[in-house]
Amino acid sequence: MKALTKNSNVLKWIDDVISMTKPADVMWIDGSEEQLKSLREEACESGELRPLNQEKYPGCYYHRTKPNDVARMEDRTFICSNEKENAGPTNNWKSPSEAYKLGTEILENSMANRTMYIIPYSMGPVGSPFSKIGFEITDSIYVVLNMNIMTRVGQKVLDVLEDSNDFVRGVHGKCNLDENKRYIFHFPEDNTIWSCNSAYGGNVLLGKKCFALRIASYQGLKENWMAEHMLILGIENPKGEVKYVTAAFPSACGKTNLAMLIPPEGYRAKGYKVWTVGDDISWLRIREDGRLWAINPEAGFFGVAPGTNKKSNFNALMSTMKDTIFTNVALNLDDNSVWWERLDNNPPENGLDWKGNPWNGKTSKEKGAHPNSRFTAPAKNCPSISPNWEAPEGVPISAMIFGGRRAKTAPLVYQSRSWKHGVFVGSTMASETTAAATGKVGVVRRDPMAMLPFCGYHMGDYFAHWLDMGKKASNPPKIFHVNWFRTNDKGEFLWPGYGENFRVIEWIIKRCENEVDANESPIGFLPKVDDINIEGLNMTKEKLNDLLSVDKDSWNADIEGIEEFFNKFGDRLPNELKEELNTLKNNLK
Ligand code: GTP
Ligand code: SPV
Ligand code: MN
Repeated sequence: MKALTKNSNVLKWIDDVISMTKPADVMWIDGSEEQLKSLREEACESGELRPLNQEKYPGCYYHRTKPNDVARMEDRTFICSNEKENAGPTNNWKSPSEAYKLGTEILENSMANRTMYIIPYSMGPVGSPFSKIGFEITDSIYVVLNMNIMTRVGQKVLDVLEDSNDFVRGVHGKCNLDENKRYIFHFPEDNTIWSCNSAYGGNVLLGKKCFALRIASYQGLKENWMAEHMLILGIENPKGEVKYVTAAFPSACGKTNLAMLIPPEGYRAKGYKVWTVGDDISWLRIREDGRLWAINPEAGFFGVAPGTNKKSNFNALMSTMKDTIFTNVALNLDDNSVWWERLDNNPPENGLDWKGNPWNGKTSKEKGAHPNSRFTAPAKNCPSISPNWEAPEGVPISAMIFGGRRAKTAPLVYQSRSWKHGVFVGSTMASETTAAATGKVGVVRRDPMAMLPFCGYHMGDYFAHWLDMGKKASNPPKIFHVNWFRTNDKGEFLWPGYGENFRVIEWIIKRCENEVDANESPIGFLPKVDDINIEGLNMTKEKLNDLLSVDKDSWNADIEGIEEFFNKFGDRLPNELKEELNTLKNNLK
């Protein structure tokens, strides 16, 4: 097939990848519906995709991955900077020469009887000054179809790139899906990503975590901007004014849910609305007004299916009703529809589980869907999508929110005293691990800014970059911390969460507008109990008070964990963070 560009940088690189992988055929993805349609048909014929009930779910397909390939593999993910020191203590490292050599051995001839697809894509609206261009070369139709939902692909991207050499070079080969030869290599200094032997989203949709976070975080360091694991939402008040906030929660800790939140009835009646700009990734820049402006570099949602239902996240569910790909959920063979845990109380009797085994959801004790099963849905399907979600210059950010899953310790919400203190709060975030990555679930670990698995360089330098951005922005966002996941002695959540989180967001916006006072505490500003609206909730002031309490003993125990974590960074830990730690220690005495 004829190349879709004359860009010699692109063509030279593609030739190199062809010589390595030796594909039987090469196809350029032009983004046309015609081409996508024939790829869907081919994938359905080979069994890679299964068409769902087209009356119920027009344009929707089903896909299953291998049982050993269902989540990001952090121990197989490497930052291959030239100097080991520059990957830092929180990343796996291999030297570029070793990684290219190993990658070449694995990818050599790996496409011999397959078609190679070349996907030109833009992260961010095509042609926006905030956007960046990448290519993904892959031997997977599933990847092509997912990338087409998650990013903007095709000829229009090449038209913007012209002859430039400024693009990210991504290579993905399924190879034999051999777990022992599975690697996700990032070469930040070469704008290059190589991924082999996986077919799971986070490892193979290279625009997402690999480019838009790991490579982009490094580009942001060099070019004075930020790439963050953050949702973006707009809150409209009854006067029609919209304030935007971002929030960084670790994987499977509630970003998609917060981004698509529906305010409680009382607020809706008054005219409050929430607008979704993005659910996973933000790229932030300082503009002339001294504020941070954010774009969502993605065009779709790769969201967690289990737990998504009409009540918990109506907007996400609606987003998946057409043109969506479902991965590793359960199938209902009676009407060829999908099901997952907590979708409704009516699991299929005549079903297949995520492994493809016959499954009766009414009697089986096994789960039907994998806990990390996902939907890939176009953002434009979302009923709450913001009219500004593709604004080329982004939206101005009033507040940034950090949060994680903490059964104890962290209160429902608090505000940092300053940008510097806010960076400390983000750098000391901790959260219980989830099924989004392989490994144990429910173990508390430090996950600074929700970027532990996604920072493409030394995390000490990353903290310094955050501090620096706050100095460069004359009007940076206010920084907050939330915890929706505090539990009682029986392990039950104390806070209702989901849509009710709007009550906390309301307080955050009021703080940004200087409309409410707060109580000073050792850890920062806490809400006055009367300032969080609990009207219509099954909640007493006493219970809310518990949720807002700061237990000195558990915070002092936490400090030990912070110190241990900070010690890893040696002299690359900014002094400002050491100062903040000392302040916290003194405050807790
Ligand atoms: P990634 O896509 O992995 O980055 O995850 P995410 O941060 O977008 O997580 P998501 O919103 O998909 O939520 C993951 C899980 O947390 C789901 O099972 C939700 O039902 C649950 N969850 C989300 N918000 C809340 C909340 O406010 N309270 C409680 N208890 N659970 C929540
Ligand atoms: C996450 O794990 O944070 C995700 C899903 O958003 S993945 O794309 O697999 O990384
Ligand atoms: Mn994520």
